[in-house]
Amino acid sequence: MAHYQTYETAWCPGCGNFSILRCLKTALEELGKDPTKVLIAAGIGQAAKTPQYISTNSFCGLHGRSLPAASAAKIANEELTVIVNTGDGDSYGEGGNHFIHTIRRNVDITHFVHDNQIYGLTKGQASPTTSEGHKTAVQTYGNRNTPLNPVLLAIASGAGFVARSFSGDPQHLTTIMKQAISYKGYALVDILQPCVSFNKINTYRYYKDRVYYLDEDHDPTDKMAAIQKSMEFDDHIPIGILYYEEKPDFHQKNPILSKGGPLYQKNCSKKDLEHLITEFI
Ligand SMILES: Cc1ncc(C[n+]2csc(CCOP(=O)(O)OP(=O)(O)O)c2C)c(N)n1
Ligand code: SF4
Ligand SMILES: [Mg+2]
Repeated sequence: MAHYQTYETAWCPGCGNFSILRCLKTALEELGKDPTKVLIAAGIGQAAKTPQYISTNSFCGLHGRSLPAASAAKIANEELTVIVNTGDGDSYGEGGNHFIHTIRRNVDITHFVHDNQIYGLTKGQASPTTSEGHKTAVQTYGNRNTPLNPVLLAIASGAGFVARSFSGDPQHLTTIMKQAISYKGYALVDILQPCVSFNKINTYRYYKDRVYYLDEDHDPTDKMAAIQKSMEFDDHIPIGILYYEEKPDFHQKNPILSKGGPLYQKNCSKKDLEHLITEFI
C-alpha cells in the first residue's frame, strides 16, 4: 500500500486544515497512488501551505496562479495525478479568472478549495466567499460585497464534477476526495473549513448545525437540480456531489495528447521544429 508522510505545520491549533491534510493523505493511500507520481500545487495562503506538508511532488506559486501551473504539469506528463490544494481567496479571488478558464479547458486535475470564507494568512479580511455583513478588522461596517457562489459558478461554467464537503466530517471528505481524484477531467471540491482564529462566524458549530448529506433523492446528473441545490447556502448547506457529468477531457480532445504517454517521450520531427523556428526568425 502507498504510504505518505506528513510534516509539522505552522497552522493554528484547531484549524480545519489539519483534517483536510489527513483526509488527503488517507485518500491518496487508499487509492494506492505512488507518491512519486503525485503533484500537489498551490498558490499563497494558509491552505496553500498544504503541498509543503505532505511527501509528494509540489508546486508553490504566486497568489492565484496554481491552476495554470497544475494544468501545464498534467499536459506535459499525463502519468501524474495532479491536485490543487488552496484557499478560497487563492482560487476564487486572485485566481478567479483562471478558475473559470481551467473549467472550460477540462484538464484532468482535481481542485480542493479550503473554503474558510476569509483571507486567513493575512489575518482576516473578507474573501470572495465571505458573507454579506460579516465584520472584519478591515470591513468594520460589515462586508458589502455579494458573496460568490463557487459551486454554482463551476456548474454554469461547464465543470463535470462539482462537490462540497466539510472538514469537520473526515469520513465524508475522504470519500469525496477519492471520487474527485478518480474523476477524468477537472473536479472541484469546495471544502467548508473553519478558520478558528479569524472567522468567528463560520465556526465548526455553524457548519455542523447546517450541513446535511445529499442522498439518493438528488440526481447529480440532472443539471437543473444541481443548480438548484448549489444555490442552497443558508440555514441548510448540502454536502456531497452536486453535479456529475462524463465528458471528454483536454487530453481526449487534443489529437497529439490523445495518443497517450508523457510529452517528453514523444518523437518529435526535426522538420516540424525547423518549420516552426523559421516562422519566428
Ligand atoms: C497578488 C497578491 N495579492 C495579495 C497577496 C497577499 N495575500 C497573501 S495570502 C492572502 C489571502 C489568502 O487567502 P486564501 O486564499 O483564502 O487562503 P487562507 O489563508 O484563508 O487559507 C493574501 C491576500 C499576495 N501575496 N499576492
Ligand atoms: S489563521 Fe485560520 S486558516 Fe490560518 S492556520 Fe489559523 S485557523 Fe487556520
Ligand atoms: Mg481563505
